[in-house]
Amino acid sequence: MERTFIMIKPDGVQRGLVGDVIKRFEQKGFTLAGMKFMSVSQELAEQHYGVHKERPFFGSLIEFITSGPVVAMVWQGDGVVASSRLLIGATNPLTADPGTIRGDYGVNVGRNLIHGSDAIETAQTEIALWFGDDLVEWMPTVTPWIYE
Ligand code: D4T
Repeated sequence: MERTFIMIKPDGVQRGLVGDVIKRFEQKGFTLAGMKFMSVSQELAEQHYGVHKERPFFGSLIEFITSGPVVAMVWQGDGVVASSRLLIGATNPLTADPGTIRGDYGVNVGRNLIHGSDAIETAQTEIALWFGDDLVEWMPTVTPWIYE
């Protein structure tokens, strides 16, 4: 089944939004396959955001992501990559729709609370980077009530 990498960034952790974010993914019907509360090393942050290396915000982004603990997660389910991006909302919280995580809780692009993989291949790369093979294989008993 499809999987995506989700990270609650340091601002989401500091603001006590971990429970709300997890609740939204659970209530949607997605299944948790991995989760860890962790500090992010400079090296991991630079690898994760390597695609933005030449962007002017790269330095402040790395400083932010390494500034406090994050919650790294893998969620799975049908269409979870694209659907998670909808739950999360636009990159800039000011223009993110109300009802999305960024739309409900954020005002600044440099404090946008949560990361979600932007494509299936990116998700695979990010899951390998953050979790390796350390994922839990399981099937919730409610699965037949979520999928026909
Ligand atoms: P992430 O990767 O964190 O899920 O965000 P998005 O996928 O929605 O957006 P992105 O890759 O374009 O940006 C990565 C990260 O950089 C921060 N950022 C972005 C920033 O601080 N200033 C900026 O001008 C932009 C465009 C926010 C998210």
